[in-house]
Amino acid sequence: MASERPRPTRRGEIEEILERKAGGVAETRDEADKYTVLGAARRDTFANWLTPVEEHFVCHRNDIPEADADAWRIALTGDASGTLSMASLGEEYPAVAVAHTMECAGNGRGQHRPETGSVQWGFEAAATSLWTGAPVSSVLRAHGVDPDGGAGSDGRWLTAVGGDPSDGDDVFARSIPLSKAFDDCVLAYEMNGDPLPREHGFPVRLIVPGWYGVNNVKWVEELRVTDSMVTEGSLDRPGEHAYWQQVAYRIHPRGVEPEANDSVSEVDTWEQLEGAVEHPYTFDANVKSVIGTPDGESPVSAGERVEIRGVAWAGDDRVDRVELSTDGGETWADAELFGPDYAGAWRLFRYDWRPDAGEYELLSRATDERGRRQPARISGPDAWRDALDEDAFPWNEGGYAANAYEPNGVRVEVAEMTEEIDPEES
Ligand SMILES: Nc1nc2c(c(=O)[nH]1)N[C@H]1C(S)=C(S)[C@@H](COP(=O)(O)O)O[C@H]1N2
Ligand SMILES: [Mo]
Repeated sequence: MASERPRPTRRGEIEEILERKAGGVAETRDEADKYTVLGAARRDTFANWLTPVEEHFVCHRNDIPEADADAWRIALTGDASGTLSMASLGEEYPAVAVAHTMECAGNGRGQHRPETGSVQWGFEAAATSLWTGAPVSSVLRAHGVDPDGGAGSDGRWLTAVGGDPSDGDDVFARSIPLSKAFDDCVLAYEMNGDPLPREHGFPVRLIVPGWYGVNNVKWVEELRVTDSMVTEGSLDRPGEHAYWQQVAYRIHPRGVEPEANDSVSEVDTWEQLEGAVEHPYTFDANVKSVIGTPDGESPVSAGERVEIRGVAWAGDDRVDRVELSTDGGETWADAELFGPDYAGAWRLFRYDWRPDAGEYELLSRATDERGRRQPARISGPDAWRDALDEDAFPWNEGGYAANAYEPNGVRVEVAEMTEEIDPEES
């Protein structure tokens, strides 16, 4: 189990990142003071498709490893075999770029009432980058993995292990289905065209397009292919192996300890929530949207044209529709989707608004291609799955995967027009 103590190095790490990111991110409240967590500092981060590295949130539990790219090796284990250097990753495999919306599975945890402890994210732990690296499919094939062999495509898993030294005795290991790994995952060594910054996984991290941040293992040092996801004792190394897969990052009601599974056949997080898996794993991101502008701070005056603009995403499903309300959810109208359209990355939306003076509450709600719409609010602590029938997201003990739209609304005060209108000119 992860240590309950704050790390001695945590404060210095945060200061260093804050300085490097020059105002793009700000600290988020972490009740136990355990995580290195910085989120987008301003709402207008969500008015753009590509998130500058400076505005990309950061989230990890252990120390950032001191990594030397020349000496770094990835061990291929299980049904895979061999070792991979950074030179070979860069030179012997095709370079591809994928767009990926990274969202911490705990984004929205701070909107749970009662509070759930840990990191109190609002909506600031989401970002979209272009990640360049080698396709996982090419790397695994070259190391002896036949995607169609073994126990069959949905019974096989890829476990990625991070090289971050733990202060407890757990290792950071996460498993994804081998089918997803072969489909579109990348071993990334660049972020938005530059080498990975230390805090984002230098020299190499796994990118799992459209899946919650936790699946995107930073500082990858082992890739293991087996017919089970990681369970206690399943890695050839000391320490606890299954904490991050089987205990943390599971969605469950209060007072429940989720049971470990070797395998689950449904990996869509929402399908799991609807009942396919007892205590869902946080795999692909649930449909969600955030308004970037107006940001509720910059002045807006009556009569001017205002573009309400934001982003909407749905994990590895597509966004089908975004609706906009300027009256706190009384009435809704369709926003227009525009801009880049990549699987696994968010879409931009916009809506033209010409308000009169007054106070407004702007809300956005997205629907994915499977017809699943963001619920209005997060339920109370006892509803669990029944919440879904009441337009609510189930309150859960870890505060994971919340996608309610009401908590993400923006209050905007529209001032009377102040400029004198010259009667000669009008
Ligand atoms: N090795 C390792 N990888 C990790 C983590 C970690 O603690 N260790 N944190 C995960 C979590 S919870 C998230 S949300 C994402 C955040 O990625 P970022 O810091 O690049 O935004 O990294 C994931 N990868
Ligand atoms: Mo996370």
